[in-house]
Amino acid sequence: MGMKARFSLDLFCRVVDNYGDIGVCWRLARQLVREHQLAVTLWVDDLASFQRLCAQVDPAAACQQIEGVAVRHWNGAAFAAYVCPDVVIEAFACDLPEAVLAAMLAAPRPPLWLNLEYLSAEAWVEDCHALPSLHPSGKLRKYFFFPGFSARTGGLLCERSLSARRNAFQNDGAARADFLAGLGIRPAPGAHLATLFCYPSAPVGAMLRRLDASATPWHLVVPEGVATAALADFAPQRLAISVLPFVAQHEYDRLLWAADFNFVRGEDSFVRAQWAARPFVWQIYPQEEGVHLVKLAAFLARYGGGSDLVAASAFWNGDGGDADALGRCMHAPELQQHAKDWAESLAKNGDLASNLVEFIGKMG
Ligand code: TRH
Repeated sequence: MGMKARFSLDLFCRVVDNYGDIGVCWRLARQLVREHQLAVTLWVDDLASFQRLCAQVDPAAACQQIEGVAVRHWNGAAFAAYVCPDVVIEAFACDLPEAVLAAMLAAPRPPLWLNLEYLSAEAWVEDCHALPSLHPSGKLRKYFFFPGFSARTGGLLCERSLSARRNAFQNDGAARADFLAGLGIRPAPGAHLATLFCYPSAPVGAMLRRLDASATPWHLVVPEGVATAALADFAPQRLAISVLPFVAQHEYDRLLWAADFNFVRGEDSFVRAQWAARPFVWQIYPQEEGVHLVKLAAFLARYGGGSDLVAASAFWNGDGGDADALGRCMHAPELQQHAKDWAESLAKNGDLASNLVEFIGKMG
């Protein structure tokens, strides 16, 4: 970096399943280094999953430096001589290693301890954001930091230059065509582009049939390993389909920017689709007893977009709704404008990394 770090921060990430946990943590870690000059160590328990989002990761290295972030493999031995940083962030209640907690308790000046929560659009998030909870020892507090969709939450991850880079890309047809061609995607003239990132339960077959029958020609881009069975069962007449290897996070962004419509899932791709300022349908990570459907409804209530989007989202998430509504959403010009307006209004809440650094500054 060449510049003295403002303070040191360790971010702990356990990969539960999929890519969202490491996806969010990697994005946050890079941004804290690049935009806020912090000395960041990212502890990850699953370097192989991490490597899919970032090809530079060496899955066998205990310690490596990537884009200014010290990436360390989370294993017991590494914590024997743990030196406390100024700030510890536990991502998604991942449970800090015992030895780390012991070092924090023994430190003369314990680090500021935060839990980064999962994203939800529910109203209660505003009341819980930034609240502390006392550790049973009575010596440490842990603060809950909630991402969210309003100014009373921590906001969303968004790099400082994102909207300028996105606008430049979206206004430059040649850059878009070059980028797509680099991935082997050459949409036919006039074809609309969609990306598909979903869980295996999504009703992909019904969506493929609608796109295939659409008067507008469509080109669908699917990351390898997603919707494999549905694609194998489908013989398209008009619809073009490109299956791609998983691309790096920054390329995935551009893919979302390049598309007319995106299917996204989980947390990080869901947020990136919003910053893409293009219409999307979200498949939320399924939870026990339909808890996720409450979160889906809370998001749609904030987002708006109309009754077709509600029905399409219900359909895509296996909760009724209908496939025709999904087909209409994919062809609705008003949703294109809506997506732009939404991205612009979200940007007013500030970004999560800046909000986090501001909070740390206030507490420290
Ligand atoms: O992989 P996910 O389903 O992750 C989920 C959610 O985060 C969920 O909330 C969490 O509880 C669960 O994991 C354990 O979807 P998500 O959140 O979109 O993360 C995918 C990441 O992969 C995101 O950072 C974008 C990135 N990605 C690429 O970098 N390249 C690609 O080609 C694709 C398709 C995704």
